[in-house]
Amino acid sequence: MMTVEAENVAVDPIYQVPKRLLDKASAPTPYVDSFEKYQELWKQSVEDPDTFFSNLSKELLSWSKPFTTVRSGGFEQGDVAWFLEGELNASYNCVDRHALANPNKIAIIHEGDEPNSVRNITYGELLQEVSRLANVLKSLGVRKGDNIAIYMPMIPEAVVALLACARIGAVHSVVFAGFSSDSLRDRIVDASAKVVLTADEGKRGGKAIATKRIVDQALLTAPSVESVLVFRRTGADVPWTNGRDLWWHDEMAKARPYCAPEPMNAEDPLFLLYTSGSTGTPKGVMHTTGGYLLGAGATVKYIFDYHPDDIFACMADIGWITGHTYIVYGPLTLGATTLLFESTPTYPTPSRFWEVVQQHKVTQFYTAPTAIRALRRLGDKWLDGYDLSTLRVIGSVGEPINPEAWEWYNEMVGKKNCAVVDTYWQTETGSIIVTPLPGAIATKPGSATFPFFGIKPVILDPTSGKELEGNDVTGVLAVAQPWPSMARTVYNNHHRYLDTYLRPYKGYYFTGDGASRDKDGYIWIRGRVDDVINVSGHRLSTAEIESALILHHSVAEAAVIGGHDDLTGQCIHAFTTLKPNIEDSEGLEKELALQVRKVIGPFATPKAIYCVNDLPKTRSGKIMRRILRKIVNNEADQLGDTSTLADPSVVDMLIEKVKSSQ
Ligand code: 6R9
Repeated sequence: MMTVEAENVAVDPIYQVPKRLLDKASAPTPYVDSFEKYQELWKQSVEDPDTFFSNLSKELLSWSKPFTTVRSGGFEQGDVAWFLEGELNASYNCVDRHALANPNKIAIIHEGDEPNSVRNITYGELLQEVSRLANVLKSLGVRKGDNIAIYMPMIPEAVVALLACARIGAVHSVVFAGFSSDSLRDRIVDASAKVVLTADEGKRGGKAIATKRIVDQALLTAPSVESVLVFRRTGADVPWTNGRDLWWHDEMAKARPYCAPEPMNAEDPLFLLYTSGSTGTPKGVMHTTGGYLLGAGATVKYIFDYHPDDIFACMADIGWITGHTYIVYGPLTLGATTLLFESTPTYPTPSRFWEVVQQHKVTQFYTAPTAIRALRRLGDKWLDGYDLSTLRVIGSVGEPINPEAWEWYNEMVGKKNCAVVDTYWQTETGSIIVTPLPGAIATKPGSATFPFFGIKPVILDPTSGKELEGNDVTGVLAVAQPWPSMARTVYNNHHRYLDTYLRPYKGYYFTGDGASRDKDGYIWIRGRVDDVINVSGHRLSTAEIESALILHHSVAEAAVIGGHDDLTGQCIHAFTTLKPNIEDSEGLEKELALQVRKVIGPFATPKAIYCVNDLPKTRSGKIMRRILRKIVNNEADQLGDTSTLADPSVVDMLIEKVKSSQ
């Protein structure tokens, strides 16, 4: 590592832009090729956003009716709007215009679960498929503004599903296929979804997932759903409800292969995506059409330095915002070839990612720190012999990346020849907001570096809410002015939108993350400051997990906190007290873990469950999670003031309990 020691003060290593990227002979030249150019563009974008984004939106998007007002509203009322009178259709922008210009260009490379099961879909084919499905949805009575739930594996039909909704102005709500039937039901019910799009089964890492059965279970208590359209992925026998369930292929065969795209107002909703917050129920974050699409396209162009012959591979799942923006809307807006990966990083071997990069000549590769850490741990030999020389930009997203993982990614995957972009953003921001630009910004491992165009980040004192000016400051991260792709509301709950994002610090959008600006002005994201836990880049609310535990008949109280984990970043530790006459046993702890799996989904399974006699509480009965957090993270010597505890002796009991389970 290039750590420089000066007078015993460790200085973060800085990596300059790799020479090869700026070398005109070996790669397309980056759109922004110097720090000065970045600064100039960024300055324009925040000082005169109207001109900047008006120009960019005309360059990157096709409008069926031009806008006259670029921007209106603000953080005060939470009525931000962009490109007001403008009309466009997201599916036209992602499909038709490229199909017309270049029908044989590959839009989607589907890398199936089994190696060598590849399906390519051209823009011409995509247009037909999207049109047909749009017509099927119409025949099921779906109209502009209706909500549609999508619970599908990582197959091209999932992309077709999103775009077909967008084509007719229906609002999609994709639910990650790892969520349980209860979680799926809650999301369907909250959105009053009319139709569910799904598959018979999913396949991942060689294992089948009973997708349709989970949908059936969810629909027992979701009365809004009139139809379920089922794609045949594995051909497994699945239960069938006549009058409600329809086979995808039967309906598609009847549908016309063209459907005119519905002109949508720039501020019409494009989709809902449910995400976890500090309280128990997930929020339906709403994105609108014009601003979101612009953010998606602009970030793929500038942050991944996308050029026309590139092969763009985002390894996320379509069920999360990263999949929405960087598998579907961003790359397709630009007419790119996007790779859809159905499998896991280690199936059938830990070489899978590199096989994919080599085989498809991937130029941009985007994954999460958790995958990078897992592959690093499995050893370098899995990269031996793979040709990764097509890569130019390799990205990381979802959680803070530790410098060791960053260095490994840079050396072993990027061969010190690629730009490493640690991209910070959220479901609510719609697209990346803090990030290096490949040709312009020298990187520091672990820092997301500088704001993207239009983003004015500030670091606030968490207590006073005052902006911390200058460098070398730590506080909470907020954004000082609206940007096009920010979420516009929480579905059916604008109050919650205001309370969560716009009211905590008046005049700012509050991210919920802590951050520092170092002496060179680089931004370092420190992780959530609220009750959100980030496990392998999956966002979970402590309250949601606690509610799941309390549903179990043995549990009296539950307190969930995030522990440190070398692999997954954070992991879930759950403390429970039991109802009278219930005995603690290993079997019970397993049962409680299963309970969380069942209510939320497998990815929310706690790493440790401790059944204890009492929880650390204040005299007024509030659980002090801070104490639990310190005990779990081996910081029991820094508990601070425990005199406010109703019974300080619980601390020793808890320390013992945690120690004995480790
Ligand atoms: C895109 C996405 C958002 C939360 C966010 C933050 C964490 C995301 C990060 C990062 C440090 C990065 N996060 N990217 N932390 N460095 N590069 O992940 O959206 O699922 O909504 O999660 O993830 O804590 O607030 P989402």
